[in-house]
Amino acid sequence: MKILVTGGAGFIGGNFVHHMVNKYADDMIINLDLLTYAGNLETLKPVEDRPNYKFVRGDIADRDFVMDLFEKERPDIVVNFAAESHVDRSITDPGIFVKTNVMGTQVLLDASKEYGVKRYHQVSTDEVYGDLPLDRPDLFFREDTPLHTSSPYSSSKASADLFVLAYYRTYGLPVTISRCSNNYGPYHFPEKLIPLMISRALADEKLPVYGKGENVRDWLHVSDHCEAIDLIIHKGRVGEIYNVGGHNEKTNLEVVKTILKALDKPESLIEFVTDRPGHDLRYAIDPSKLENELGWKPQYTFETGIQQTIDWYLANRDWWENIISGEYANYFEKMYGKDLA
Ligand code: NAD
Ligand code: TDX
Repeated sequence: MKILVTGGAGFIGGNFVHHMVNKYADDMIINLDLLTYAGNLETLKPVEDRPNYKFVRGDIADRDFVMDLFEKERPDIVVNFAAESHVDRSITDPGIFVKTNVMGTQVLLDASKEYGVKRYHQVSTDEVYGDLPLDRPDLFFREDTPLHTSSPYSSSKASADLFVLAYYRTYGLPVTISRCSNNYGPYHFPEKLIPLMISRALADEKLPVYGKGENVRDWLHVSDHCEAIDLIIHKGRVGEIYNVGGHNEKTNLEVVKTILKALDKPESLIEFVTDRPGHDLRYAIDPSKLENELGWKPQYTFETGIQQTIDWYLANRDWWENIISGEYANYFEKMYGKDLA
């Protein structure tokens, strides 16, 4: 089988490419990625010479390019990770989120329809459900929770999901959607909370925590997410949405303090900074459909997963130090310059 993975030079897509190339030697994994600021071919080094792996550079929103690629490769399965993924960037520059996340998805759907792919899988997010109140721990996102987005990022992801479902209902395209909670693990770009805090704590730099650090995220190790997508594309029911999450809710402050403790760094590094506009309060996934239908079970708890992740960042300094010294340094200055001394 030929599996086209888009966004495979990013964090989750990269981990998924590793997973698939290692597990399915008889399948061909084609990685289509534009290599934006978030795409990094270093992430693919461990698999780049494998006979069942190929990289193609291109834009999912470029219709002619995508149609040509499908004509040439005729993929059986498409797994779409390619996206602009950072909420803070979507607040300062929403346009590119519409182009890549909405229009790019629609181009892939057209190509999948035209070339008769057997499964189109959309990698979505729990952020499409909006947020939950902090004082109602009994509430969780289910697959039938109404879409109620907050940021330009989550609105673009929800729009894409609606197009995916429309292509199923209107054209009978065999689609599935997964909506996962916050991921963490190896190859996570250091603009996101966990790798940002690890890299800055290691350099004894201030750690910018938004607001009071009380917002809650439901953390899942990236390899458990990859396993879930593998199950869904092979065994999931067409037309269905599957929530993915491991019941690991933590406040941001808890996460940051856990990292500081593991690195033996002082809590005085924490600096409370201006809150994110429209900041979602709490995400919490009910994954029982995925568990009951497909037998998915996460391998990591937050405690084992965060230790594995910290160990990875300690052992792979080159990977993230190269990123921090590049274009990303300018973004960081623009984003936090006024708040961090
Ligand atoms: P990421 O930003 O690390 O990677 C995105 C990748 O997509 C990059 O390699 C980038 O070069 C590529 N890309 C961007 N625009 C492109 C375009 N127009 N054409 C081709 N490639 C393009 O993102 P991530 O954190 O790995 O997230 C991957 C997917 O998972 C996204 O769709 C995101 O919405 C979803 N998701 C992420 C999380 C999370 O916690 N990170 C949780 C749930 C869902
Ligand atoms: O410097 C920071 N300080 C801070 O307090 C950053 C970057 C984040 N935060 C807070 C904001 C959030 O409450 O930490 C929490 C996590 O922030 P992010 O890492 O930016 O993730 P989030 O906004 O929750 O979105 C992530 O999970 C869902 C991914 O980036 C999305 O792509 C995914 O869909």
